[in-house]
This record gives sequence, C-alpha cells and structure tokens, in this order.
Amino acid sequence: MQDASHGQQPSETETSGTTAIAAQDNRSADGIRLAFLRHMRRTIGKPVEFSNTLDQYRAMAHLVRDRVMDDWITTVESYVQHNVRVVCYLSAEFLLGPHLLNAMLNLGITDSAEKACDELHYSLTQLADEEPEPGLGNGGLGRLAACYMDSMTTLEVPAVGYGLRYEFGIFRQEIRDGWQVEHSDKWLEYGNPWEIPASEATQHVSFGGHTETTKDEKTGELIWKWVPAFTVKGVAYDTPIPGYRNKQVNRLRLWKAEAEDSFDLEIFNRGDYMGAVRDKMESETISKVLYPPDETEQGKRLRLMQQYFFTSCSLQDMVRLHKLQKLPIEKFADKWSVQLNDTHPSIGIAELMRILTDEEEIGWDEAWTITQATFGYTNHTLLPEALEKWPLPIFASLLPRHIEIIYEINRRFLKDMQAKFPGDTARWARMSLIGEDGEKQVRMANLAVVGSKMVNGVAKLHSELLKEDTLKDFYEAFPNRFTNVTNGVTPRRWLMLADPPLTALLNEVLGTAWHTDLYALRGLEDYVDDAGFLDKWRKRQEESKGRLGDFIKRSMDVSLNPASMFDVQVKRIHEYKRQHLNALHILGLYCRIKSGELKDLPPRTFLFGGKAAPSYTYAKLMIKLVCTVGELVGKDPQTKDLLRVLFVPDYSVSLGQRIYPAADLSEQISTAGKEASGTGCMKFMMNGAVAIGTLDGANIEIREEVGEENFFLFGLTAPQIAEKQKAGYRPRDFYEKSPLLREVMDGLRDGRFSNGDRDTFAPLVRDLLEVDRYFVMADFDDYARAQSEAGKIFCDSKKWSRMSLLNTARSGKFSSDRSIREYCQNIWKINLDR
Ligand code: 26W
Repeated sequence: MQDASHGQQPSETETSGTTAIAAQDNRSADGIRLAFLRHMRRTIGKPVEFSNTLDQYRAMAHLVRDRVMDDWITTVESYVQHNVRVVCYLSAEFLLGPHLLNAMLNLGITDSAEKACDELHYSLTQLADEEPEPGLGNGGLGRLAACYMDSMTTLEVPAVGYGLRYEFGIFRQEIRDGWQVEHSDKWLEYGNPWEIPASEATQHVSFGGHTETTKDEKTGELIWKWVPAFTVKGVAYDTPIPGYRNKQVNRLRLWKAEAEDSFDLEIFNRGDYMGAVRDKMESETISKVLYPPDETEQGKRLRLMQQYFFTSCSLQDMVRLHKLQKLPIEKFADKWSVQLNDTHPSIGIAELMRILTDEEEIGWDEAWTITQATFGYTNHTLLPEALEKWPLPIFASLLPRHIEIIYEINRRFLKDMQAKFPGDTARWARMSLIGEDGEKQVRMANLAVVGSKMVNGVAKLHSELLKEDTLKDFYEAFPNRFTNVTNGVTPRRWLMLADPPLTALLNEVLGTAWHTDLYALRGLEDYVDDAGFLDKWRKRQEESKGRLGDFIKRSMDVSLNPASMFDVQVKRIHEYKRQHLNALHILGLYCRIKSGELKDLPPRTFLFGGKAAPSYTYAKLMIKLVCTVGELVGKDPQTKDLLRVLFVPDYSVSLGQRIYPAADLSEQISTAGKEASGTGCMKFMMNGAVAIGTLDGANIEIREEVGEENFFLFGLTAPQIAEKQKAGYRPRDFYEKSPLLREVMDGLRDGRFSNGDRDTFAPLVRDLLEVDRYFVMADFDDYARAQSEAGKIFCDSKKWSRMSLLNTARSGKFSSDRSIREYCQNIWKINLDR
C-alpha cells in the first residue's frame, strides 16, 4: 500500500497530465514502436542503429513498464480510498521468471508488440531471451509464491508480496562430464528495469546486543528495552505485478540490506581503509545470496538474519502504512492478513509481539489476540530435516528480545496445554516451542502453529498427514485451526505464455473465458471423439515438441526424434523425488533390448532437468547416474535409435515454459507421502501430458479429476510405506525377487554401464541395497509395469490423444485462481464477489 495522496482528487493539471501520458502509452503497434524509439534514445541513450539485442530488450522493457505504471497508481489509490483489507504474502523466495512477455500477455499488447518488432525488423522472442531470469527461489515454494501473486492480482485481491532482493539468485547450473557445477547468478549485472526503489519505505532492523528491563514508576509495569549491537538499513525495491487484462497492479516489495553508514570517514582517516567499509560489507551480505539447500535446513546464522531482516522490514512497513492511514493499531488484524510461506518468515510472530508490546505499548493479551488473528501459516514439507529448529545460542545472541518473547509465549501456551492435557508431560514436551532434547532449539513450526489463526497443507494427502503425524498434537489441541488448500499454477504463464498454439486452439473452440476460469476447459470434452479436432490436437503437440527440439539442437547440439515419446522429469533433484528410480528403469530397458527380450519398444526420449543443492552429494550422484545412462544408451548401436536420455542443464522457469508443452509423459514418481503437493505435475496436465505416478501429493487429486483410466498409477501407497517402515523394510529382498532389478543393480555394481568404473556409483548401490530410505527397490517392478503400459498405449495415437485432451480438459481445479479463492474464503476472509 503506497502512501499515496490519501484520497485527494487529482487536480486539473494532474488529470490533463495523466491523460497526456495515457495518450503516449497507447498500446497500438505504432504507439509501441514510437515508445521503443523514444526509450532507445532517452533511457538507453543510443541511436537505434547502434543498439544491441540487450539494449533493445531494455528499451522494450521500459515501454512495457510505462504501460503498467498508470494501473499501478490507480490500483493503490482505490485501495487507500476504499481502505481495503490487504493480504501480505511473506516468502523468503519468489521464483518470478522473466517479466517481459508475461507483462505483455496480461496487458494484452503482445500482438501489437510483435507488429512493432516486425516493423523494426527485430524478433520479439529474441529480445525477450535477453532478459536475465530473476531466480529468487529454489523450486516449488518460490514458484508457488509467484503464481499466487499473478492470481491474487487477476482476482483483484489487494495484496503485497514481501521478500528478499537477493543480489545473487539460484546458481546457474553447468553439467561438466556428467557432474553439476555451480556458477553465481549475476542477474542484476545490467540493472533491472522491472524494479523501482521506494526510498520512503526505508526501514531499520536491529541485531544482537542485550535487553534491559526497567519498572514503569507510574504503573509499576516492567518495560523491556532492546539495546542492539548494530542495525541494518532495509531499502525497498518494488516490482509491479500486473493482473490479467483487469488494469489491476499489485506490488512485490523486496528488501535489500545496506549499512546504516556505508562509509566511515573517521576509520578511513585513521588509515584502516577496509575497516571503513566493514559495516557496509557485513550488512550487505544479509541480502547477498539465496540459500540453495532445498528441504534441508542448515541452521546457518546468516540464514536467520535474512529471515528476521525481511520479516521485520515487512511488518514495520505494514505498521507505517497503517499509521499513515490514521488507523488504530488495535485494528491491525482487521487491515492486514499475513500469510507465512512456510516457517522461513515465522519469526514474524515474535516480531509483531515486540512491535505491539514494546513500541506500541499494547498489553500482552491484546497484542497476542491481534497477532494470532493476523497470521496464517502454510506448511510445504513433511521431511523432518526440512523443519526449521534454530539452536538456542545462535537465536538468543542474534535476537535477545525475541527469545524472551518466545519464552513468554511458550510459558502461557504450555500452561494452556497443561490444563487441556493434564499430566501428559510427553505431549507438553513435544508441543513446547523450545526443544530440550539434546541442544536446546527453537522449533519454528510449533511457533508458527501457536501464533497463527489457520494452518494449511498444500494438498489433501499432505494436510491429512500433517494432522495425523507431523502436527498431530496441535491438531488435537486446535482442530479448527487446520485446513487444506491444494496448490495451483497460473494458466497465464504455464499455458498461454508457454504454448501459444495450444492457446489459439483452445480459444478457437472455447472462446476466452478459460483465461480466468480454467474450469471452462471442460468444454473440450465435447471434442474427445472428434477425429478432426484430435488431429489438430496431435499437430499442436508435434509443433511444441518441434520447438523444444530446435531449442535443444541450438543449445546442446543434440537432435531429438519428435516421433518418440517425450518422457519428462523436471524438478529439484532429491532422493524422495526418485530421479534414480527413473534412471534404473531405463537401465532395465537397456538390458532387455541388449538381451533381445525387448524388440518392439516405441522410441523414447527421456528428458531430465533440475538442480541439486550444492552440498547434497547424493543428489549430485543421481545427476551423474542419469548422464552416464545417457552416454551408454546413446552410444550403443542397439539402443541409440530407441532410447535417448538427456539431462538438460540449468532448469529454470523459462526452460520449464519450453519443456511442459512438449511433454507426452509426466514423471511424478515420488515415494508416497513425501511430496507435499508438486506443482510441475499441474503444468504438465494443463499442457496435455499424461502422468505416470504414485498416490502422492497432488497426483491423487489429478487422478481424481482426470479419471483413473487417464493416469498411469504404480507403487506403494503412503499407508503401505508406513506399514513397511514399521515392519522393517529389507530392500535387498526386492533385489533378490526381481531378475531385472538384480541385473540392473549388479550391472551398476560391476561397472557394466560405466565403462568398467565400479567406484562412482558404489555409494548409490550400497545405499539402495542396504537402506533405500525412499523404497526405490520396492517400487521398481510396478513402475516398470506402468511404464510398459504407457509405452503400449502411446503407440495408439488416437487413444493417447484422447487421454492427453482429457488431461487438459480436466485441469481446471489446478489453476492458482482456485487456490487463491479458497485462501480468501477460508483463511484471509476476503470476499471476492463484490
Ligand atoms: C530450510 C530449507 C528449506 C528450504 C525450502 C526447507 C524447505 C523448503 C521448501 C518448503 C521446499 C519446497 O519448495 N517445498 C515444495 O513446496 C511446493 C509448493 O507447495 C510443493 O508443491 C512441493 O511438494 C514441496 O516439495
């Protein structure tokens, strides 16, 4: 919420000003061409004939941004005027993807821009490829936040996204000789035309030091005072988030850390030049780089500083805007609904208590009521190693006032639990915000649940498992606080932008209602037996495969067989996502072809993509395994025309936009009970890919929507996995029982698939035969069965096209618009049908 002119009517000159500007910002091809030439001269500072593609991209970016600005200002003015309730989405990650073409799509100026480029003899896609991707996220959680920003604005939900403006985003991935190599992501190298610094919003955040308590001589009440060791300046950078064709523009406010005083002349004059900028260096490290570990907490001090820094800046910003509108602080929760994107910003609960009690001098009870009414907490993972637990020493030294507040929250909470569950000491210990077993820790998930009005998982199964297992005690204490909101993805980027030919085909038969009401895709079912339409459908798929093939040829000099089945697994590399199960299956196919047992295999292209956290050696070995299998089958004359295995480097949002439309088979093969939801599965479905997968996360709901006959199911269910775990799982038994699995594992052990190298994969073979935490051995045979079924049906192109069409037709539920409607209804209490 900008501290706009608080509802004053624009003066005469102003209106003429805006109309004049509006005139300039016309969206015709001519208007865009003129604006392009003007920005090339005025903003880029070059005559157009001397400009390079990057200059041309930047000139285009600036003119598109111009056309967002008016809507941005009118949106803010209407929010202030109507004193609306605002959703604040606090996330340590926003995986936005490139802006240019998305903004053009949402503004409805893509065609005009294309025409303007033709007249200027440029290719718009070529210009767009110049945009450095803002990779301010690791994977699912970060991308979900970006999809939600698009849907909130398209549904006209007053919202602000709050996060960190990392100077370096997710690392760039190079694959060198089958091994991942990381390179720093200099996305800000040439500046960023999509952000605007908001100097009026600068905040100051304290760290370290100690607290002092004094007695208020009048009330005798204790007053807490935090004496920090140092403070850091938080500078806001705002990125406009345009809605789809509704002139709404919400704000993404990302915070950059700067030294209070970036240069200490006194120290400098004493000749300590490095000392003079030490503060600057130290402070700026806070927003320097995104932490790459996904789903494994590192307990690093800097990570906690990042989390507290952006959360404190954001809450202080809300309080500042609240006061600017002269609203009583007691009404804070009526104005702001703050959603915690996992526990990463959950320190915000203690921070709001600090602000309300220490700075606004509101009594503890009232402050707590406001705090609980303000926050909602979304959990995105069940993996124990991903649940954040901060060692007390780190926490207490960085945030001495907050640990006091958390102790007080805990004291009062445990008192309630002791009353609610008398004598149940074990439960009290499990629920305590402070873990006492071994080194003392602050349990951030417990704090998030205790300090929030609502807690939700991100898919039906996940939300059930949260209630039955991870947060069982809390569910039994506060059953009405738990709900589910199944994830969704925005059809604007993941369908309309990713696959214009499919969009055109859908518009042709359905009109355009589906753009903002994806359930309208159901209309496609009328064409499921229309041979002519199915023909068009297949053609569209071949086109998308052709486009991806061209890109792979250009970027990797590898040619793909468009007639082959494109079998795709793209997501972060992790044992529970089981990219190694996929690779072992391919080795099984290899063995069967080599033995002559498998003759008529329809040719397959296996595409893999995804980054491994730099310190996650096992995941890096999984990448090496995939690349080694690719080498093997690609070189072998018996298999090279039947099997192609490719690891496409540097998987990202823009690469995803190329891959999802081209996929035939969508690999969703995680161990049941481990993938909270998955969102890639939804992007594949929308683009007509058929899924092969387990009953895990959102796969279950996808199968419910599309029909079990249009989904290749395999594997143990979550209860079966839990059962086996309890009964004691011996992976070697499955190796013994399955001749194919034994041949594959023995081959791997003996170096048969790796030119005799027996060492590289020894750790993987050992783990899978001895431990196999994710039941790869147990699911191998059933997976191979489902795979061969998929292969058979793929040969029946009519049957396959019907399944493909039905996946798109029944993907309506998985639009992030549906998810946001549910958040508004069940958690944020924002009524949309006004
Ligand atoms: C502390 C390190 C860390 C970093 C990120 C722990 C956990 C995370 C995220 C929660 C991991 C993540 O991205 N989870 C994914 O969230 C998606 C959006 O809800 C889900 O669809 C995926 O199933 C889930 O793995």
